[in-house]
Amino acid sequence: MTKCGYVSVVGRPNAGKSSLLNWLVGEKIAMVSHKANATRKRANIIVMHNDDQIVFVDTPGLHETEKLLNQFMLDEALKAIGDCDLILFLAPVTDKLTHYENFLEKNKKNTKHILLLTKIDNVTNSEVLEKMREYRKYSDKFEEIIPVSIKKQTTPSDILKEVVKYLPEHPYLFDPEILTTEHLRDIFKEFIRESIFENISDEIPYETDVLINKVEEKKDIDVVKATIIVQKGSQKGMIIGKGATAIKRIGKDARIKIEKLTGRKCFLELFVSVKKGWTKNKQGLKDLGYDVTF
Ligand SMILES: Nc1nc2c(ncn2[C@@H]2O[C@H](COP(=O)(O)OP(=O)(O)O)[C@@H](O)[C@H]2O)c(=O)[nH]1
Ligand SMILES: [Mg+2]
Repeated sequence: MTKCGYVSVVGRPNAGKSSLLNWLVGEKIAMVSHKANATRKRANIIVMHNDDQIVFVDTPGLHETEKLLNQFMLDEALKAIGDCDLILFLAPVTDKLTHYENFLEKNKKNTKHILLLTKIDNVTNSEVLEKMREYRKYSDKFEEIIPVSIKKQTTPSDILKEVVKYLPEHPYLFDPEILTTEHLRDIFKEFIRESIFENISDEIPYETDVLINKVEEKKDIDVVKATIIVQKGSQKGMIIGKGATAIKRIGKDARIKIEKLTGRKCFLELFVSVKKGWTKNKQGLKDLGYDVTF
């Protein structure tokens, strides 16, 4: 009998959740940003380890918030915590223990979890050991604590073999050939959003989203048409930039990511449209795929 189950990947914004999942699956699927709160929805990323199947769930970061879009994001993370076989809690090694303590409070069902100390390439070995000692006072709460860096050392199988130990015996939930249940157009959307986070400063990326209007597979090229949605008229100019330099850069960066994933040429055409205050009301959010149910 094979093992198979859902593993939610949670932690504060910027803990390294999406990066870890791309690294574990060996393909860039989830968007990553040095800016916090880039990931907005749950996404399944499927990794095979020998004959076992792990369905990882990438989540938005756990954070306190007033804004409606962020409340949607937090709700997504809480749903993932409440509904899985195992949790990977990611704590950057330089963090205080408060984020972990907050998570323990939110893990109402006491779902088993592995604590991953991330970004250990940023500190010395003795600092890693010191942090592991600090967490020891919670050793009755977590199954294991594993230090990781996706930049050096650690191989994915070190983590995968620990994860499968805690999964139930179960037939595969998905075709073992697929890497994600996300539709290609949703991955493209995330790549464009990532490029906006990379190229546009300040708050604008947080009030921006992307609609994929059309994906057309032609013989030698994919044609993708997408609209960048902003919430104020003034933001439109910032996205386009002087002489359209900003939008050209966003388009080029996103196109390169799309081509790398598909292995095909892509023609990406971007438009910009204003949807006044879309992050601030439920209908505006719903229209962009963030269905607020609370
Ligand atoms: N130095 C270092 N940086 C990392 C590591 N993992 C992720 N990062 C960086 O941390 C930032 C946040 O990553 P991301 O995956 O978007 O975090 P998320 O918000 O938890 O999904 C990005 O700039 C990553 O490049 C790591 O192992 N070492
Ligand atoms: Mg993320």
